[in-house]
Amino acid sequence: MTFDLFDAQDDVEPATEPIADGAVVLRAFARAVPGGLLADVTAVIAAAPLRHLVTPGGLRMSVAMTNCGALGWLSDRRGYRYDAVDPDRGVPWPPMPDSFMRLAREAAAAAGFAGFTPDACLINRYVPGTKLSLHQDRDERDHGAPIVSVSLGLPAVFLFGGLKRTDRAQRLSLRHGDVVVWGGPSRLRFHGVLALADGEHPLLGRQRINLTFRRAG
Ligand code: MD6
Ligand code: FE
Repeated sequence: MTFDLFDAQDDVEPATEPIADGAVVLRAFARAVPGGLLADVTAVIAAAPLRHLVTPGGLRMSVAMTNCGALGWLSDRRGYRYDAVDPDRGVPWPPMPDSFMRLAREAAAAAGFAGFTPDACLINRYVPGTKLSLHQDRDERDHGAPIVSVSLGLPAVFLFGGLKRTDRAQRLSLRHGDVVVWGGPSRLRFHGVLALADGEHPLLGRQRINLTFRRAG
């Protein structure tokens, strides 16, 4: 399977939309980065297959996940954490492809976070009906670095809340190639994804793939 990010929806213009202090949506940003991103996603997933992790409470997550980079995010009955080793395979996560690293660094810089060097990339796959409940990203050692989140495939409604779970959340539609960057005073905002609507994406079919880059260690 090969992909070309430039094939679809070429009507979308790059644009920067601030959504909160320290948080921005870079519309269509991933389309401007040349070379191999989707082929690299396919290769990482082939090396470290997607799987449905179990929460500490014992529920199987509907989002399928894998990782690349020095550290990978994990959930199991013991809790949430980062680990250098993929527990399903007993070996380190695949290295972060250059195309991923370049995209993450350029997006962070465009959002005002120059010098971002992620050591972890979580890959999430949603099929129609899959959702991600409101949560904070707080398992990283240092919250000084931002998070860069790349949306590919079917569009999704992203919930972007406040620092308390009960704060009112904005609803943002994220489409193929959109990148969300947040850090600074927004780093610990609650967020989630509504159940994915059915559809067929010209490049990715009936799914949404999200790449979330962090500085975890
Ligand atoms: C998703 N994203 O968009 C899930 N976390 O599929 C996240 O949980 C997320 O997009 C932190 C920062 C950006 C995100
Ligand atoms: Fe998150």
